[in-house]
Amino acid sequence: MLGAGDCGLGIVAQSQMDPRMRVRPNPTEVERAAKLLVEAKMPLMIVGDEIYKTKAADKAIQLAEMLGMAVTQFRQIHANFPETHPLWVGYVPGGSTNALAFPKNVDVVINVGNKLQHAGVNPIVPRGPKFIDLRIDYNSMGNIIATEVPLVADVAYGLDDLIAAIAGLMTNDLREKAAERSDEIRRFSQQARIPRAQIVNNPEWDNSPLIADRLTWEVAQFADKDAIVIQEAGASAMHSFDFNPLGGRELFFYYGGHLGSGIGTSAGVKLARPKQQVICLVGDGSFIFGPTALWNMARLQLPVIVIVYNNHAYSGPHSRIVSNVPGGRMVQTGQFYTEYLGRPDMNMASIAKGFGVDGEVVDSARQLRAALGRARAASVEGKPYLIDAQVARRGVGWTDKPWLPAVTV
Ligand SMILES: Cc1ncc(C[n+]2csc(CCOP(=O)(O)OP(=O)(O)O)c2C)c(N)n1
Ligand SMILES: [Mg+2]
Repeated sequence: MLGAGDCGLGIVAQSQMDPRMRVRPNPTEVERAAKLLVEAKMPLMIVGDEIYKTKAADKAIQLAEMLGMAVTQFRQIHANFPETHPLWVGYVPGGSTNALAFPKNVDVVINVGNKLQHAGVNPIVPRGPKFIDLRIDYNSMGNIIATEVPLVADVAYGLDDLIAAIAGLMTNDLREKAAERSDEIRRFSQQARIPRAQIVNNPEWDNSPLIADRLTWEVAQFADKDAIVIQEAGASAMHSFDFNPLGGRELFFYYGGHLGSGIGTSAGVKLARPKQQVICLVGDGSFIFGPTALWNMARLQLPVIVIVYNNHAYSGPHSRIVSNVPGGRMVQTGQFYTEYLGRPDMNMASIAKGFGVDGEVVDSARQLRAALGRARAASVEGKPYLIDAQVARRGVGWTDKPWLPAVTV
């Protein structure tokens, strides 16, 4: 039996639980990578979470700017490159870099610290372009993507060495080519921003219930310049936050896709970063998978602002079912008995109150703005706040009176 004197409690420094590896890449491989990059006609950089962990975003920017290189990111937890940078061409929208609208004629790809976790049969970096893989996670290298240059390294050190090697190879001619490429990429990224800015002209902009894009936009207008956004808001597109790892807004995306993580993650992030505003964006379906940490927020006085995108549905799975089985019985009969969560309705503000967290239901942009004001006031008092925002359902095959099988007990 243990006695009272046999136990101790200690706090271990974070640096000892998440140590930097401080591995430098092989210099011969660095030279090969540098040569490939300076000779490339259209190089592309994929960024990833090892940049966030090593705080190396400034070095990634430097490398991209030296070469006039387009930058993208495959699915990760964090946003590892400033989204407003002219060389940023957006996130990979499909399972491979081929899905990018621009650039199309890529001949060299460099990965800097992205896990590149495959969820389909096609390699994320297709066969064809030469591939340089810079990361510490050597286990994931060279097993799916054909790899020309493996650079096993702490990415901050790897970027330092690569930048130095490229600086030694740059000529006036190469600098001129890099500048021309930068202009071409900038033209694309500027064009791509135009439709994004027109989002406010959507004819449904002022609708009640809100369209998800309006809700996201309003929260983005409201968020602090260095807010941390926890994103578990299902099918809603993330936009308008302009994430920036260099002291701007930060993202924690639910990378694993396991629902119910958002509220707990937010509580943990707020404990770790008490000085930054923490906003949790969560779908109604996701929220009910794991609201428990609301209680911890109430108990520990963690001023997190939770926004529930309440479309009264598992909208994503519903649309996938209908599109994967368009001739199925539900479509044939018009009787959709899955994915509707609105009958009986769930009031997320009432659920929050049950955990000791104040909140309210909003239906319109006007109500939302007032509610965000109250959320900010709650934060000032050190209290969490939840907004249950009524959001329109998207996609086909919805009916507000979905069919339920007759069950009597
Ligand atoms: C633990 C777990 N169970 C089930 C799923 C499958 N799943 C993926 S999305 C989803 C519905 C999410 O609903 P909501 O958060 O309301 O977002 P919406 O699709 O309505 O935008 C479900 C059930 C999952 N990802 N994780
Ligand atoms: Mg939903």
